[in-house]
Amino acid sequence: MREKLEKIREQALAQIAASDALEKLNEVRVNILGKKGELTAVLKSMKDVAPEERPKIGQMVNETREEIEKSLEAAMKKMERAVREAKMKAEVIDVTLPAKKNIIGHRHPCTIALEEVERIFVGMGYEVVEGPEVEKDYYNFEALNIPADHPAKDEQDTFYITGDILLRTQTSSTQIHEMEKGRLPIRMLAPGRVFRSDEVDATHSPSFHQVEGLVVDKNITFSDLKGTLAEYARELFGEETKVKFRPHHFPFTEPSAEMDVTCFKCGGNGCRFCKGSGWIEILGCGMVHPHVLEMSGIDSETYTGFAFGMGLERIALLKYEIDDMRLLYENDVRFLKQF
Ligand code: 2NM
Repeated sequence: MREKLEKIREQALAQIAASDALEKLNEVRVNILGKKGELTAVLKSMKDVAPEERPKIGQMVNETREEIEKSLEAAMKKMERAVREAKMKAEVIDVTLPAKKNIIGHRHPCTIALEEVERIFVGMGYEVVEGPEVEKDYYNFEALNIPADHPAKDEQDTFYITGDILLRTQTSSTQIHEMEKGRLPIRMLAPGRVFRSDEVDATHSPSFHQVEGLVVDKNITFSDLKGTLAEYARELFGEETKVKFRPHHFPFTEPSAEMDVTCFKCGGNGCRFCKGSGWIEILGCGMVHPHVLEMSGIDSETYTGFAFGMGLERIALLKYEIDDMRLLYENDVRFLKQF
């Protein structure tokens, strides 16, 4: 028995020393210490040992088992460490290599322009309100003083969903909703997408964006309109910018005007950019028609208001000196990332 145990011990230690992989160590463990292993067999044959010898042999078996287990454990640790070290060496990262270029998104020039316009008006106490793109005929035309037989309805021919539901031609419909709520005073900006049955060219598209503004309060006059829009122009195009109002006609405002700004390229002397005139048209505006206020439930004897509207694409084209509106819709990153 003693010799047998000694032989198992020597063999095991030799096999462990010769193992060059974790699987081989495991094989040794199974073959010797496993259920059907050699040492386990010795333990099972204890019943054949003389009773007085049993404690002595039992102790020897345990000692052998412990020694083999320790040796296995040590060999395993050593091997794991070697594997980890080899892996670390193979996976060395050269931090001096140039980084991969990370291509990130970019705001659209119209978004940049809108955020600039919003920043200016929010700074003057305006609230930004968005409304639905699909509207009832009433909110798009009727409530804005454009009855069914009005010639302006032809000019703003749009896309109809049904006889009286359509895609809005202006964001003023959002302002009618706001006036109907009856919470006064109002100082609001209504940006958003609008639709018109137009052919595509360098300055037109059947779908574009507008920013409209509305102020309704007691004692609002044309001076408030002029002061507000002049300040807006100075913030958007520069401190030296001057403004000029030309009489115009809109069904929903009276009086109405179009506002021009001095050309920010030539300062008003006349250049190619402003086609020699020194002025650039940027928006339409006017005092809200009393009938428009009354239709939305506002007493036009107590309250007055002014409103204005501009094309967002036009602002972006001017600000970034882009000469064709179609470039804004093509989504070519080489174009978009310039702004
Ligand atoms: C413009 C020009 C002038 C306008 C009018 C209204 C409302 F709802 F108060 F009647 N909102 N926006 C308005 C006035 C829009 O766009 C060129």
